[in-house]
Amino acid sequence: MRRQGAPGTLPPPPLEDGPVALEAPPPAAPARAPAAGLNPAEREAWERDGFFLREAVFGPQEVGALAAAAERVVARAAEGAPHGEAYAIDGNRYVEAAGSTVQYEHRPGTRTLRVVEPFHHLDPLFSELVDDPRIVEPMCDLVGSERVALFTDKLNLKRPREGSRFRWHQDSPYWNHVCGHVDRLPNVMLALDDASRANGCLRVIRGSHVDGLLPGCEGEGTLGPLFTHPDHVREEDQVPAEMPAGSLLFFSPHTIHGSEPNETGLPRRALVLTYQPAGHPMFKVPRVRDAGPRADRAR
Ligand SMILES: O=C(O)CCC(=O)C(=O)O
Repeated sequence: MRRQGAPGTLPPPPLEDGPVALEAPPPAAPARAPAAGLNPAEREAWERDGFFLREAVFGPQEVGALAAAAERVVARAAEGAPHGEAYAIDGNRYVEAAGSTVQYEHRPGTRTLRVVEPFHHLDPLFSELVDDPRIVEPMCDLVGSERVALFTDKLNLKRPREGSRFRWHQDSPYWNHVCGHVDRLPNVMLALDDASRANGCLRVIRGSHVDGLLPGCEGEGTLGPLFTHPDHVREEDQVPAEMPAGSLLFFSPHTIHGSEPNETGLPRRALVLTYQPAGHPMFKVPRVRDAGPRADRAR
């Protein structure tokens, strides 16, 4: 076997009075292998729910280093922004700078960044992260391929009290027009800060991946079609992905997800990496970025 199985993450308990948080693995579970493909419980959760969590895969020192690298990326993107091409879509401000699309927060006049995509080329630590077996091994299983490549990577910043809401959406409508294998683009979110409901953790709708691409909000501006039509969002099935820093949430490109504003004085920063079968170019960059220790890649 190419990879060893690892102990499982339990599916969340049934809904009672509203959304429930994702469950941590039971304390009695044996220690997780540092890098492993999917175990049977994770496979089952993936197929049934469209997501699963691995808690605290990266340790505090690693997370500290990644968070510092994220701030270096922000500084580089912000430095490049005045020289980049600026534009607005539906009132949202963007700039193409430092080889990335930089999106600003919604508050008029703010200079606070919301998303940087892609970002891994802006710091060597993130280029290494793309090849980290703790991400690549499960991704090989989710993509269904011995070798994978990076499709896209986003640094999502929810700054204290300013980090704004993400409306319910699937990622697949963003990618469908440029990619012929949209069903094979799993995401992983790596939490750089403890994520809670209060600071705007990601929320995922359990089972929403099963019907593939869903209708969007046609007639609501340019971006409307990218947001899932409310008739197809079962909000009662939402699961707030509360997770400690260093955790990994794997979720399908068809899983409906979103998040609420950050109401706290604490940051909620996260990285989202999306993989695909090896040999295909990235989403925003005309370059192949194969991933993993055996990858024959150009950095
Ligand atoms: O970071 C968040 O809260 C939302 C992220 C998201 O929806 C995305 O990256 O597609």
